[in-house]
Amino acid sequence: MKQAAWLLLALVPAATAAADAGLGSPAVFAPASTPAYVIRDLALLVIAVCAVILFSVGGLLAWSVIRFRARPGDAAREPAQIYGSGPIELAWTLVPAIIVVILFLATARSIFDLQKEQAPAGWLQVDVVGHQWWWEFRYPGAGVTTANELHLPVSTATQSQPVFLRLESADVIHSFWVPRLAGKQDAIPGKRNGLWVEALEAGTYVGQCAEFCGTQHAGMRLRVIVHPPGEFERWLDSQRGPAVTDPAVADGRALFERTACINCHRVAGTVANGTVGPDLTHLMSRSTLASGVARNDGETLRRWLRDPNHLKPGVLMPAMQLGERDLDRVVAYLMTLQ
Ligand code: HEC
Ligand SMILES: [Cu+2]
Repeated sequence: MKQAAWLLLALVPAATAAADAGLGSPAVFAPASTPAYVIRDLALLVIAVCAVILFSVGGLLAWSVIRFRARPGDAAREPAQIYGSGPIELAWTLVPAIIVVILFLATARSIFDLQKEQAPAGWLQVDVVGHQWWWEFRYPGAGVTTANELHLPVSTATQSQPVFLRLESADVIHSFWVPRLAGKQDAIPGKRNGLWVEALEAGTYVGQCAEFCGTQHAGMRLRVIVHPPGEFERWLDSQRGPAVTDPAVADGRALFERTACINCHRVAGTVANGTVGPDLTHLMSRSTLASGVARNDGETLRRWLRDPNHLKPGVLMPAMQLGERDLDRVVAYLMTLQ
């Protein structure tokens, strides 16, 4: 008994340390989207059922240990042994069977609610492509392509705006996971998976690739920006147009267009048409660089171009060996890609 009490006490600092570290309550218990609520509710039901089982079995066990403990003066003989009891056997078969059926039905209902193979009519569809080690987001209806920061409209009481995400992969298996918005879903090469979200609160949500996909798996993060009513359309409009080149950075643009960058990156309205790396047309509209590993500003961009491997070891973008002045020029150009 004493050891058990000490063990419990030892767990308290661990739990408070976790809370201090800002880990808070796990994101799956702070849903902000309809599918995430479905998952949270199912998890709570399972936890509640298991808690009842744990405490009733544990309680009975503790009670019998205390109630029937050896006492001084007890006769040194075994208590009466019972062999076979119809009612007890019926009870321990029926009760678990009922519990399993309840959990099965609740789970089946949730799966039925959550699984969609195709976008229902009227839903916004976004194509999500997992790459080693970044995310590509395409809005096929609008002709917009971006990376690592997924923008979505919020659903309100008067206007529901669910979004269907069609998941694919360009290389290996990845898994798209934004815990506050939906469950995990694999992005598999050569196969299309579906996932949907209906964000109920505007804000920024963080996510992470949830299937080990190589060196920078941990550096394959993403953000979902859920816009308040009306603002999503404005964002989509701002992403639609080609990048406008400021004449002041024309030499930077010329240099960019002469470098192998264009084989891997696309900038709408220029010769850059590559699809190996993220679309850079509106690069500076993103707050993070390289799938959330760094802030997106001029200084970081410069460091990135000089040696991407330094910021993201193992990255599939090579160091382009530009000289200091050329680096300045290309960065100045990239900084205008709003
Ligand atoms: C061989 C292909 C390749 C070449 C060449 C290449 N890149 Fe990249 N680039 C990538 C890949 C892949 C990524 C994504 C890396 C990641 O996040 O894991 C990337 C990421 C980037 C990013 C970050 C984008 C974002 O939104 O996070 C910038 C900026 C960038 N490259 C600029 C350039 C410039 C400028 C050049 C030329 C000097 C260049 N790249 C040359 C493949 C390439
Ligand atoms: Cu991955």
